[in-house]
Amino acid sequence: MLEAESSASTHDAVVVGAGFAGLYALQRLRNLGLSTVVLERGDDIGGTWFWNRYPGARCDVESLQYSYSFSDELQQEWSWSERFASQGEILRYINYVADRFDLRRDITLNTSVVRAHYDDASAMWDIASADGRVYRARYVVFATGCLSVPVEPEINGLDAFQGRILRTSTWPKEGVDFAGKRVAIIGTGSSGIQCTPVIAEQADHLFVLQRTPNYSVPGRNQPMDPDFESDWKKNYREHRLAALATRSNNLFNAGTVPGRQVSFEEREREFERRWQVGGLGFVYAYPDMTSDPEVNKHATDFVHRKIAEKVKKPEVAARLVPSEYPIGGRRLCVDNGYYETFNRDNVTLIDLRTEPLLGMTRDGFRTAGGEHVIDMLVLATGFDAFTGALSRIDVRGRNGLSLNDKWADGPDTYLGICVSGFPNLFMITGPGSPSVLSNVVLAIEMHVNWIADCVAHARARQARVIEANTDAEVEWVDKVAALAQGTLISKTKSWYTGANVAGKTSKYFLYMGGTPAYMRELQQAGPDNDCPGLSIA
Ligand code: N01
Repeated sequence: MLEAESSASTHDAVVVGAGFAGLYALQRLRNLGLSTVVLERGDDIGGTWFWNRYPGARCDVESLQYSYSFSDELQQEWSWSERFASQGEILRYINYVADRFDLRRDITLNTSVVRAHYDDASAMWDIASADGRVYRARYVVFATGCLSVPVEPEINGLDAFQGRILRTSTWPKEGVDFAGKRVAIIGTGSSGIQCTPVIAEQADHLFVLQRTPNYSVPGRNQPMDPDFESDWKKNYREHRLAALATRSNNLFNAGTVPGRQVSFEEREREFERRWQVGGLGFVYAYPDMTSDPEVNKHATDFVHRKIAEKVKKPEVAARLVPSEYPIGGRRLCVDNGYYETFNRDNVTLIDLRTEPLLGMTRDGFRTAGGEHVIDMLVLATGFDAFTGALSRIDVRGRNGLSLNDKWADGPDTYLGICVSGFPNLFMITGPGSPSVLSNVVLAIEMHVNWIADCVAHARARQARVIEANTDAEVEWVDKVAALAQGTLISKTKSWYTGANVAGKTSKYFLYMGGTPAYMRELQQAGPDNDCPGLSIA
């Protein structure tokens, strides 16, 4: 038990995090009649969309799909202004949802959870914040996000740099004026690729420091077509059901005929068509895009050619072409004018593989090629994904077992939601679930609904404890690892496999069986079947 327990506020459930996941968890648990409090470290709600407010931040899932489905009234009354919503619009939407469902009264901001200890005797969790407040609750739900803890890169002399250091993951609310400034950006993942064109338009000069090139497809964002929106809204339920039937819970108009079965010319036409449509649908052209080497190579070559066409200087284009891995191994990026940015006179691409970064100096940065003076450094260097947030909280289950110890060899979970030895603890989009491989908002809803149904089931039996069985957990971990075996994702170094964080690697951060199979798993494991993988007592 925690020392300040006598002054603890007691609730049925504590939810950690007030992003998409935490808000919906509050809505569902409250509707079950549970007194619930959400603890949020930020000074406002929104999670990812609160923190990542860098210029150009935009969702790469279409806005009509990247939104809650739990309320048809909400779906009908909210209007998205663009095909792909900007960070600002998504944050407004999240705030609208919080007001509409009167969620704010149960959200406590500026509260960074540092400890969560399970008390065997009372079957309650004691949860403490950094400033010493303590909360007691039967259930703790971690809605802490898959990409919420930034990785601080190891760069020599970072402290010596006298200019301004900005991080895409914690961008200042008041914005940044780049006019007249010399700027460098480190990181060419989705975040870097999105903000590079916008910073380049404003800055005096922009250096893009690239270690590994990424594949990016054009977003072709556009204002929302009112006819498209109203048609979509007339059939929202059907669209949602159709999305659930796809692997990624997202309607990309995925091809069903294997690319291997069609001619090279036909594939070329289909790639071109999808390239013109824009967005992530490019990698869904054929079901064997990432599994058949010939089809994958064709798609990879296609994007290489596109980069070469867009970037006028062949030597710059050559540096932007990914050569270490094929398309689909890492998360595909979606851009708005990224490659074209390198045709600007005020942009310099520095390839860190041939010109290593030696470190920061007082006035800029030094590479093997020399020193460059800058006013600002932007870090778009990624996240400690999946386990980063939980590993920074002292979570202890039965008999004081530490979650970090339990996960020393990888994050064993049951369904990516529960952990044996940690009763009444739930994670939303936790490791071992499809999470970022699907439309995350809908993946969140799926988890919250399952958790709420299990809690209701336990309460109906007047049970105090819900806990994953060890056998069920072992079986799940094996299943997730087997599904990952041999996939391009598991063979490629990226944050998907933990390779971007020193000492971290795992084959089972992600369930790769696709949404329909995962939904079947949840159904079989849920209250309709008496929760066979859980002990409810
Ligand atoms: O992070 P990343 P991100 N020196 O890990 C580089 C989601 N997201 O924030 O590849 C030099 O992809 C690193 O280089 P390398 C989306 O799921 C979505 O951009 O390790 N470079 C890499 O280039 C996405 O996939 C949206 O060699 C260093 C970059 O930093 C995920 O978030 C928008 C370095 C990190 O790229 C993460 O994207 C934004 C060093 N020391 C994000 N350390 C949308 O919805 C790291 N790097 C559109």
